[in-house]
Amino acid sequence: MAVPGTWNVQSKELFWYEGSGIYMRTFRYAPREAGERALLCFEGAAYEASVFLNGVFLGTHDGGSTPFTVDINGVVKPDNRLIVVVDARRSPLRVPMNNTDWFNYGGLYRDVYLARVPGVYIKDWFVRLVPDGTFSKIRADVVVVGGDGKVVLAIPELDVQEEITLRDGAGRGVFAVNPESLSLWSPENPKRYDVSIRLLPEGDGAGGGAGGDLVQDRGDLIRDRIGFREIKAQGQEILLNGKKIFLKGVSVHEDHALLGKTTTPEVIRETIRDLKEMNGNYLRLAHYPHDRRFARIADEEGVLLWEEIPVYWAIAFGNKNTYQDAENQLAELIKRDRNRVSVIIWSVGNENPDTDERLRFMSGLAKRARKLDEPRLVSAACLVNHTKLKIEDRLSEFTDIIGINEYYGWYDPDFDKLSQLLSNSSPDKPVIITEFGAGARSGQRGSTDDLFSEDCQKALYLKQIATFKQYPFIAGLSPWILYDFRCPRRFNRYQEGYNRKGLIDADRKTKKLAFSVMREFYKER
Ligand code: GCB
Repeated sequence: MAVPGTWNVQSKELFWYEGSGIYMRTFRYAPREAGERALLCFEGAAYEASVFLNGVFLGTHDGGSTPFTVDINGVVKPDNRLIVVVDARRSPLRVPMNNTDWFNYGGLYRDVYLARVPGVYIKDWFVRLVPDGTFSKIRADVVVVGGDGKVVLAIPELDVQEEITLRDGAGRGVFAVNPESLSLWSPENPKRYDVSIRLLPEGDGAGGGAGGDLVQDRGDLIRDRIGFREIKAQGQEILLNGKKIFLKGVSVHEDHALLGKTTTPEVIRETIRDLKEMNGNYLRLAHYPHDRRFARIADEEGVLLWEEIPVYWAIAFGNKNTYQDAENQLAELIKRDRNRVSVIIWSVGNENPDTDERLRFMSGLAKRARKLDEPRLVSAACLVNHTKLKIEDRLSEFTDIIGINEYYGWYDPDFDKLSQLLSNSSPDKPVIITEFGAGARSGQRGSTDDLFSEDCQKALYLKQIATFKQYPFIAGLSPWILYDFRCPRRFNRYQEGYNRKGLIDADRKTKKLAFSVMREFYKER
């Protein structure tokens, strides 16, 4: 099997396979300097991965879309045999559970690599603007493994060169920057600054020459490109850098006809090109963490992102281990992407009915997200109250933005309910319509009543947009969905294994009629 790659698209026999796969390879390793540590890094293994090196079991990771690292010191030798058992089985206790509306790809579908770090190394950093409306302070948190001492954080373009003292492997600093010279990141101005964090050996002073010559770009010198901006929810509005913004978006799955769930920078850039052709500025990365490179490219391209964990439909909300798994996936996602300026919203889930157990579970996740990342917004894609026809979900007390999925005119054919629902609601927070849409097979034409025709999809988009325009509390849209995607639940004669609600066919080329409805609307906005 090629790694990265999902087994489902690499072998016909394995297309529907959902059990375990055993990966084995040998590799040679020789440290380049004394004290070096070796780490095995996995960007994504679906779903459970157990790692064995030279016959020694090193651990198991749960969660199909977040990265993890295995410390192999003491076990690694000059000649090594690595075995990774990846289990893609679905289960009601996992996150997501066994029932989803997307394809269950399995395997080592993202990069796996060996990292060499010094004995003392920088493991984690979080550099962001303090969200107090003054655009004049930057806060940095740094975590170091293997020792204490100091780090020097430098942002040369902003004249920042500051020392942070570490205690028990962690340090925090707040630095003044001149708001006049700070160029704030936005879709129109995707400005990023070169940021470096350099570890000084214990006892060294900042700027001292001692560390300088010894330092290499490995683990005691971090280089990143970070943008600075402020994102806020205020009343019914979303404010980017203090100004009201409308999120002109669309949802997208990580699904490719040839690659499955594996992606490449080219595919990511193509997605962003299609969004921009639609005059959009925002993507909902549904329903699980997408590849790490997505947010990096979005930073560069000026695209705002909603990122999500797969707390989808009827998770085992009463199960402690399921909660631990969900919280761990959330923490791994936030730690991976919190330096990415493009990410403005963490979503703690999608379409779960409002029960006490679910409220406990998801409010716990919302609180955890705020702890790990105080300046970002928290949301979830919720259902509406269908009985009262009202936007109402107890979880919204714990979120900054209310996300709602609605399919009036599709699953519920009575389209008039949408206006009733919106008129009945007076949300105290901004609302994003996180999903709406209709299925259409590309090339299928017919009347506006012919289900699965492009004409029917287009007509519904026109009606949805005309309705949204009347409700100023709607602060953004992410219709379902940019591209058709594989889906084992969808096997009628139009679907043939795909969810056909895409605005673009699964070939990622053929645009359906509704694409131009969104393009025109976003142009006008
Ligand atoms: C939804 C789900 C999404 C589905 C979509 C559909 O509400 O959130 O995952 O794919 O509806 O097409 O039914």
